[in-house]
Amino acid sequence: MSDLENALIAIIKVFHKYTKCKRDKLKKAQLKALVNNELSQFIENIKDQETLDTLMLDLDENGDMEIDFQEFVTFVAMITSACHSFFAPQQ
Ligand SMILES: [Ca+2]
Repeated sequence: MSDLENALIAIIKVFHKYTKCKRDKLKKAQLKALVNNELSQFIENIKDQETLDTLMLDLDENGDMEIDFQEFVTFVAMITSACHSFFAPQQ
């Protein structure tokens, strides 16, 4: 598989690692664990409840207090976009 295909599979696997495939959605505590364990080099660790509440509110588009895969992928896209200029080859 290509690098991109492997990256897509990795995104799916990481999501299911934290949902544990039970309901296929992240609850707040699972979102915090995912961010702090899997994104610690890219974004600051979530240390306080207010930061976690704000992130949850921002990502939870349908307001069900959980993060489904579509909402998670939007989050991944936002981070990827924010990191693009940092990792892009210099012109
Ligand atoms: Ca949701």
